[in-house]
Amino acid sequence: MAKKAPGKAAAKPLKTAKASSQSLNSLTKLPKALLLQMHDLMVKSRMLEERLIKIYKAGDAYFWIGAPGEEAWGVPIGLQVLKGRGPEYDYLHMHYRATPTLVAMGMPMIDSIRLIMNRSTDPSTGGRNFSNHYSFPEWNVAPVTSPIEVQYGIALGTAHVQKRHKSKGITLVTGGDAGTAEGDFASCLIWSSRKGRELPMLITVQNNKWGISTSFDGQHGETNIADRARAFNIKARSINGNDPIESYLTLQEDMAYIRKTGKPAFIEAHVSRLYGHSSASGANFVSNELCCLNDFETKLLKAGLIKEAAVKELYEKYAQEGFEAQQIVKGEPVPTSESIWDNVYVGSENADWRKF
Ligand SMILES: Cc1ncc(C[n+]2csc(CCOP(=O)(O)OP(=O)(O)O)c2C)c(N)n1
Ligand SMILES: [Mg+2]
Repeated sequence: MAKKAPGKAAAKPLKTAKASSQSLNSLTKLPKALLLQMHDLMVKSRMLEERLIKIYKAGDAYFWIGAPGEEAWGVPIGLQVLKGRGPEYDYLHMHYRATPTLVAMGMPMIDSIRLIMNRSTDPSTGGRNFSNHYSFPEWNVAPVTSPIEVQYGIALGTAHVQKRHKSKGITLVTGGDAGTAEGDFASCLIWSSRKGRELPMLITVQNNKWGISTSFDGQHGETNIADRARAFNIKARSINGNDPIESYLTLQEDMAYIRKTGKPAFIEAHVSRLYGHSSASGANFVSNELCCLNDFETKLLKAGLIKEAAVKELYEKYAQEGFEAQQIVKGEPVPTSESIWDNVYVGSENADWRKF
């Protein structure tokens, strides 16, 4: 019989916030089953991230960075991508707040725990990278990079391939607001929007109004990051990424537009950063930002679409799953020195650039 997960607080449903009648009306825009599926995945992703933070704080990992506060944006992405390998499917070039998307795509919790605990069983990096630095070639999920924003340049490559193949797959790239100061972001806007040579890309920015400890207000002359994409005639908008319904519908519309026209679209999603930047800033809950899960759950409860008891069960189920996964992973091996050259160019068929 498995042990019970300690730390009951994490398994408790969140305290409810006020839901306006206007926001309750938006629940009719999507089928009930989909609303409940999104809520389920948001809880799962949050419970996983909170488990990762516990693992870090217990000294079982060196570093944590992740996505609590971005579930209402990341889950709708994961539910709508065309999942598979190769140009016929969507490519994802994401940054280090991608857990909700991958949970929605079907990543088992244990694989994220293997990554943060640096075990050789970690399918993303064999135990050699940070938390949330995922890589799943079988789902076209390109490796998350530690240098920020380089994914915007790399994503142009897969979008070019898809254009050449005339495939229905599109390329999706995500990143943070502060990173848009890097030249890679500007290059992405330029190269994706050339007249007559537009690329099938969904370019997104998760604006949490912070770049570690630098605030958005002191750093940006533009009002909306989306305004910069508009200057390149890219279909662009800023949305409330704390609302899973708004996120879902915007993504649905824009993904369909890109598949149909082969042209890029841009979404700036306003999100919260609920545990600060990373473990480097303490990984403690901040109570002055809106919690998308709390907000959505309140609406579902008020509308009678879900019951308190079912919500409680959900939190307990996922808290327990995370706890049990940690116990299993503890017994798994760390990478050995023999695997140091695996998955790098050195010694592989691509090692010698002269043979390209
Ligand atoms: C090229 C580069 N410069 C600086 C850093 C250090 N760094 C790591 S995260 C970060 C802030 C990024 O903020 P933002 O793009 O808004 O993303 P967020 O973490 O807020 O999601 C910085 C400056 C880095 N990793 N790479
Ligand atoms: Mg930011």
